[in-house]
Amino acid sequence: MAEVVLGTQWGDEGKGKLVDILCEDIDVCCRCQGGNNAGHTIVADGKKFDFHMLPSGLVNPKCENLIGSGVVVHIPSFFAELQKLEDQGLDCKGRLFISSRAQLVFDVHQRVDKLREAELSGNKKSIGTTGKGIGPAYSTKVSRSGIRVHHLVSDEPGAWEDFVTRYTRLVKTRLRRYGEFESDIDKEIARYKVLREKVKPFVVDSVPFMHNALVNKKKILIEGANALMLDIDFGTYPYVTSSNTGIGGVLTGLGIPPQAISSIYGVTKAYTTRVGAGPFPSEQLNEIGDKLQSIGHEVGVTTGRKRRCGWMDLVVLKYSTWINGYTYLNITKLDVLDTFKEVKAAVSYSHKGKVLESFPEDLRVLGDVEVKYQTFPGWEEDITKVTSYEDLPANAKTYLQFIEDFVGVPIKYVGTGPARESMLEKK
Ligand code: 2SA
Ligand code: GDP
Ligand code: MG
Repeated sequence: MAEVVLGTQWGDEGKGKLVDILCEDIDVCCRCQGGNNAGHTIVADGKKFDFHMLPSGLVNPKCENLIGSGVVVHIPSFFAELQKLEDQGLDCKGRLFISSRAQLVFDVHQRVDKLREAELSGNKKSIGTTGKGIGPAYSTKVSRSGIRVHHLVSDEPGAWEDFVTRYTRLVKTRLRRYGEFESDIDKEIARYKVLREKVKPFVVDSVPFMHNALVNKKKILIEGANALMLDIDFGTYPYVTSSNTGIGGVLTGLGIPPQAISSIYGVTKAYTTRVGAGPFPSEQLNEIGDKLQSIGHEVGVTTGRKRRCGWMDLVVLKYSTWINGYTYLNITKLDVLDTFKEVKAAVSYSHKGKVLESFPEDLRVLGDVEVKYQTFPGWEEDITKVTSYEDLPANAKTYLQFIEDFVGVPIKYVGTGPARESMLEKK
């Protein structure tokens, strides 16, 4: 059976840490969507590991790891990330695999990502992407001009020539659309001729891989990247990433049946953050937001951008729960609220005097909503040394209980610090 970890807000909720904890008795850890736009930080045995495209399960030496077919893979970044982890002492040999159906991200996609953002900036409409080529790579996938891992590594007669043709066409169409930009097709093809041999040992057909893992009763953990409010369909479109970051992306990105899923963990920061542009109704553009940003060290793992900060938004959390059907919640970074005199949570949005039933799809409406907050007295004490849920301050428990009751999903874990040990289990 498979357990799934998903972000409930706009990302960076601390999914990596939960994955690391759950991985202790897991056999296979999988990524199903996104690419190296993700940034998952794990602090284990005093060492800090940053994961971008590789599954965080690599931290557990017994765990096999799969990059699923729904992921978009920039091969040079794959090797760079792998090298960095191995330099930090992780032995990843023989337990890291890439689906042959995963799509490739090329430098040209990354170039186009930046050109497109520059184009949009003229109208102040930039998305604030990570610049990793994610949107352009998913665009070529959906328009059926993408190149998959098997196209690169195939030994079938004519396959390499086919790869060269596909790659050349890909670059030339982008040149037509975006005008001349620096690109050396021959040099890139020569580079991929080398990478092809290097990547071959990692490539598997992920359909039998996952099927065999399931029938052999392996314990599987699926690690969502980004988060529901960045979902291409259900997020704050167009200020989203280009994959399905919700539960749908788990099934399409791994090719497993829904019955394989035993539980879904929704990871939720005790407040809210967002990187990049786009609506954020509970954002605090004041000293509260600044305080959350600095105490929470809210800086992007991949791009180093400052994250925007605001109060917990329970309208978002409920919407996210309706779509993803969380079995449990993991509330993270509760310790960041330790010094606040009072803590707030958004409980409804009104538009033109009417309370909205759910999170609205229309950005014009969203930009004009009135947010109603519930205020809670702060606990104003250090919770980082607390070792059991019961010993949390009463005010902290009241806040958590309200969240649980509001969305109707039990809280299973509460994060009280970045380290693996700083996680309380609510029984
Ligand atoms: P993209 O690059 O096309 O996926 O960007 C589209 C939007 O998705 C947001 N996005 C993210 N939001 C939070 N965290 C992400 N990962 C990194 C991290 C981000 C970083 O963990 O810190 O380092 O800046 C992530 N990846 C994509 C992005 O901000 C755009 O709004
Ligand atoms: P992810 O993308 O969801 O995996 O999250 P990130 O790694 O991008 O960001 C979460 C950050 O919060 C990381 O720096 C974690 O080390 C840190 N973190 C996770 N859980 C906690 C917690 O409970 N308390 C504190 N203070 N930090 C945490
Ligand atoms: Mg992150």
